[in-house]
Amino acid sequence: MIERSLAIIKPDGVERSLVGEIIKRFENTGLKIVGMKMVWIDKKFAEKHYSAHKSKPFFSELVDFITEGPVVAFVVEGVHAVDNVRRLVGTTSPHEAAPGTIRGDFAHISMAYASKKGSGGKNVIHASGSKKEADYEIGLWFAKGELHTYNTVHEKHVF
Ligand code: FUP
Repeated sequence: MIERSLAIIKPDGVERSLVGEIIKRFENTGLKIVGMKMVWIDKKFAEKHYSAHKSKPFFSELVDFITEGPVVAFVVEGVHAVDNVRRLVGTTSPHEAAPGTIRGDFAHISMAYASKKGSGGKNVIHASGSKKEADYEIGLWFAKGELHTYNTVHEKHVF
């Protein structure tokens, strides 16, 4: 039941100085951060990350957006981490994301609007969509030695 999931604060989240605000929400739930880094990825790496979307009409906009500035990638660990992270993050399109979620609280645009502007959807954060996706993405973004095993002081209460 203990899983790991990957989250990435996208260039819009970093440039809007939302890093601390977002990380806090993960820490508040008791999910444990086991790896974290700031990287400015290139297009080749972005294409690997979004390889499942290669045939989509918005693929090039997606790649352009995620490479337009540095991102903060982090791996969290916890019970049902993949689903829990998706709940924290909210649905893909900010205009449908519920208030209280990261996308619902920090953005409001729709994918249709982003497309009209010729941009990838600026939805602040990425989160792995399934356990399989999480395994692939964690392996792509982090070397084994960059992921850590340690105890948090409140583990007694949240695990
Ligand atoms: P998510 O798993 O919530 O990130 O959503 P998807 O895997 O369905 O989509 C991947 C990314 O494509 C999302 F961040 C949003 C983006 N996207 C666009 O930029 N334009 C679109 O028309 C649809 C999706």
